[in-house]
Amino acid sequence: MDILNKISEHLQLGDDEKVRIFTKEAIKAKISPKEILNNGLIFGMDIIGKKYKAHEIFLPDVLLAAKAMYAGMDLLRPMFIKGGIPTIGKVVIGTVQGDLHDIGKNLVGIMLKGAGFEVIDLGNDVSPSEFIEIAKKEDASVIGMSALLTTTMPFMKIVIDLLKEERLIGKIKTIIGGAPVTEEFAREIGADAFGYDSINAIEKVKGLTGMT
Ligand code: B1M
Repeated sequence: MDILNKISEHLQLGDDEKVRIFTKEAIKAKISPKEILNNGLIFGMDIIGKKYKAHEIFLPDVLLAAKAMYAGMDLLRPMFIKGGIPTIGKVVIGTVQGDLHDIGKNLVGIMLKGAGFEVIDLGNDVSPSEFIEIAKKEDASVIGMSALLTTTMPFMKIVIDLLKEERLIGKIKTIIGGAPVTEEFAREIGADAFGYDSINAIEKVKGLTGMT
């Protein structure tokens, strides 16, 4: 079994220690961080999602897998964030109200920092007013929202409606993402951009801030 398979397998078993060991091994073998992330960690987490949906595994298994995912991500983080890069814009990000899924949002945050943006991460379960207040206070040019539940996606629209009410549309741009979120939904609610994964999100934020 190759190293990336081992990472995926042990992530699915929720064995954070083994994920840490094999991620270190993959880094040492000069496999790119992007490949370790996509073909090891995210690949394993996708299988967890499918098994959970099929009721083959249960919530505690998903929690353990998430912990193992973070064990690997922690080792990759410094490789995505290179120090000393001047910031090229300020982005406030968070997972919307009622939603505790933060792995994808954290990946987007790591990549944004790596691309040179200053990131203010509000964490998960972020209320619409908190997004607006902090973005105003920090003079951020972009608000990034993540949602993993169909039931929490409507909070993204509330944030955009509040921006409209406060006449901040255009001054503060919005990007949304997360597994159930689509380009069409983004258009429907008036978001400025949709990111289908963390790499794509960075391209879109660069576009929103005039960096491309
Ligand atoms: Co939950 N969960 N979960 N879960 N969970 C899903 C989302 C689900 C699809 C599983 C399933 O049924 N197959 C399902 C949602 C169904 C739906 O709404 N239609 C679900 C459910 C039902 C639930 C609970 C309700 C279960 C329960 O309690 N009965 C509960 C809800 C809790 C809450 O939030 N209030 C719950 C809880 C949990 C855990 C806490 C156990 C854990 C989260 C741990 C954590 O995040 N710290 C968890 C997990 C891990 C998952 C799955 C298995 C994996 C999510 C993940 O981290 N993926 C997930 C199944 C799935 O998505 N296939 C599932 C890896 C991550 C890298 O991908 O987040 O999609 P993702 O991010 C991607 C892109 O989407 C994009 O870039 C990332 C990198 O490529 N992206 C952005 C994300 N945010 C972006 C923002 C952007 C741009 C791009 O711009 C700002």
